[in-house]
Amino acid sequence: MDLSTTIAGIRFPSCFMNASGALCVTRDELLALGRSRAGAVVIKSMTVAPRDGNPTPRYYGFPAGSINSMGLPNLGYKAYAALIPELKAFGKPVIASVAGLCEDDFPTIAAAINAAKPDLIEVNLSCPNIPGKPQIGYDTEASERLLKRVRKVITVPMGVKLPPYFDPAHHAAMGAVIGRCGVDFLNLINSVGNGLVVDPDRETVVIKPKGGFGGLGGSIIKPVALANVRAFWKIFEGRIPIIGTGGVVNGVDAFEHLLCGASAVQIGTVLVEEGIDVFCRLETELAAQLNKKGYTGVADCRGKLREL
Ligand code: RRO
Repeated sequence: MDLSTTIAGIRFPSCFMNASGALCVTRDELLALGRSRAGAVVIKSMTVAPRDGNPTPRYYGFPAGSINSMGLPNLGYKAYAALIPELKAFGKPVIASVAGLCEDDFPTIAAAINAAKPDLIEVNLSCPNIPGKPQIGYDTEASERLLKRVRKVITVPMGVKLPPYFDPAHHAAMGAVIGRCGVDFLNLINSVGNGLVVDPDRETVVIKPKGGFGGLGGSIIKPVALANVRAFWKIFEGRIPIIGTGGVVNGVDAFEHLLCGASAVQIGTVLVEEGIDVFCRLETELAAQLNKKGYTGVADCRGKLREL
């Protein structure tokens, strides 16, 4: 079964990879991803300066998903730029994820990390967890301004990691922005921002930052992720490749993302909960599902979802 895929002209040996943030902050974690079955090494979203992130506890897993308010803990772009040659030596694509604490940070980081030649760059417009900083992806004008600035300095394929949208008007508005900014791929979706998980026994929130509010991931967000993959697949009629992220915990979940139009899938919560061997399980499960359905590979079933 052919589980390889191609995004913006870059070949991935497997369609499964980590979502930025999941086990990809430190050098050791990134090297472990390099050695694993993951189809790419996706680096944690980076800021100008290294950051410790928000106070702990800042991640909580529960049966149906997770909530996090990590607050962009990362080594800073200079450390990741220096690591990229070592990561590329594993022979699979390296995706750098650019974030920032203000608009001007993005082009600064994008230019420097682009010079280190990752295979692709993802621009994160959707971190929900910096106290006092709204998600850029919910502001179409700020998103367009920022994407036009980073596009000028990025020479490798450039993608955008978007927050979930919940109304077709918002899909259309962001679709129009994406169409004007030279975006090569989309990553849909980031966590569902500012959820609240309650522990009824302790009568408390479960994470410390922001009074317990945080980004939701895992099974509970799958229908939201699938809807966003499908909506943008339709808007661009399949012309902009999509990485589907959100709610993939087994091979059938991945199959659903592919049917909706994803070319690859990323995993966050299940990677954190199960560890790096999860890639092997997911490959086996997706191969079985594709085989059962008579598909020859990932490319074959992309976008094939039927409407009633
Ligand atoms: O670090 C985080 O708190 C974080 C980021 Br940058 C993001 O994009 N998505 C998320 O769920 N957490």
